[in-house]
Amino acid sequence: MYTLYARNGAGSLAVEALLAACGADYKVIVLNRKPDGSFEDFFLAINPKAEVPTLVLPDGSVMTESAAMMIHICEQHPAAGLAPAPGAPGRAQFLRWQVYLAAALYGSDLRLFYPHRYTTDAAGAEGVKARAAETMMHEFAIYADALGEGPFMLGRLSAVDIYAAMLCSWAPDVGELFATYPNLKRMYDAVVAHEAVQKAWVRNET
Ligand SMILES: N[C@@H](CCC(=O)N[C@@H](CS)C(=O)NCC(=O)O)C(=O)O
Repeated sequence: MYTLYARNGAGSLAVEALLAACGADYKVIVLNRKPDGSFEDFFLAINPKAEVPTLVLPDGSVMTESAAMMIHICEQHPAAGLAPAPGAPGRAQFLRWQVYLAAALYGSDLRLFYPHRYTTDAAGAEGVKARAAETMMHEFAIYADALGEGPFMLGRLSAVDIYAAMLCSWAPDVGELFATYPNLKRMYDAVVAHEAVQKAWVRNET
């Protein structure tokens, strides 16, 4: 069984939705912060960066990094068809967008939500945030351009779309994002229409 350490609405959402869509055997442990904002000590022993998602694999080993987890989960559950297999057509684009979402868009989100972590100058946090919002819109523009009519980046639902839908939901103004890029809205709606994905989405709203 997989054990996913999570916080509702955080980056664990995409991994949880993918585990559900793959029909994997998993449990979710929702972490709460202590009053000082830190996580329980037991979690630091599992992931010294104290970040979610953190995934404990069925063999007991620990994985961090959402993009890597999602690639691995797809490989372990090929019958779910949520990624082109290694060597298959579409695999290169699958890897490209999986890493793009993690490195570019997720990175911009972290700067937007935790700007103070990206400057030693307390007065500079607002600037970090403003630039992150601009960068994010540019990154969404690139993604939307590649998506074309969509709704799915690789022509059928894959982990990439699940990851992208989560990142869309974190945009500072989701309404404006979807008005600017209706194809992102089509993609989002198609992802959350998937029954198992929807279940994970709803659980994260509790
Ligand atoms: N590169 C990591 C980033 C994970 C990350 O930064 N997660 C955030 C939540 S979305 C987190 O746990 N931050 C620590 C905190 O909230 O204190 C990944 O892709 O999994």
